Amino acid sequence: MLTFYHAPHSRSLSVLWLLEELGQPYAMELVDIRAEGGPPESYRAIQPHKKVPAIVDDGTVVTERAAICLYLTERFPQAGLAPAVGDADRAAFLTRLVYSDAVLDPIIATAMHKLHYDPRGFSFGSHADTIANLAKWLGEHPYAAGERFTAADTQLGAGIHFGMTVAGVLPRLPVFEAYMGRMVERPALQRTMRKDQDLATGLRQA
Ligand SMILES: N[C@@H](CCC(=O)N[C@@H](CS)C(=O)NCC(=O)O)C(=O)O
Repeated sequence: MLTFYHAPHSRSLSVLWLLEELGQPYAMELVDIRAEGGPPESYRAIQPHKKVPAIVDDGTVVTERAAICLYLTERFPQAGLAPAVGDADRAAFLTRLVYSDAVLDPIIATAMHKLHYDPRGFSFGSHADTIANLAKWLGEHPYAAGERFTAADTQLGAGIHFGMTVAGVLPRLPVFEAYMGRMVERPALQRTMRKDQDLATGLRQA
């Protein structure tokens, strides 16, 4: 049994989207990240920082979005959501999968919190370089890994959606808008958005 630890309107949306793309059965546990004092201490046994997402697959715990993403694509290879080892698109897939968490996420967070820092002193570098890099890639390729949708798009797409539409700290560049246009056409993302909103408003139970 696969259990997914989620909080609506949070970073775990990207994994919810991936699960919807995979179409495999899973149980959901809601984690109240907005409770005073944060999630219960008992949750630390699953996610050491008490953050979402996390998954538990028949007793095996996986945390960190990029790791969860890789784990799930390997667990359900028949979905074809990751270029296999040796595939020419594998490098692009891994690069943008990790980039979404290691660079884009902190770039968005630092912009939201108006933090000023020397980009050369931080692993994620500058806001301008990040935007230029993503705009160049998406100007030349329709998807995160190249010519076809993969699990890396659930992570990159969720990040760009949040940074551009929710947080308003990424520019509404035509290449970003066009990319998100391709993403929102996907029935799995439409289901994800409806589910997440219903969970947030209490219309749906986990
Ligand atoms: N490095 C983690 C970060 C996840 C993360 O930041 N989760 C936020 C959700 S937006 C969270 O659970 N925050 C609750 C808290 O810090 O108490 C990942 O990529 O999986």
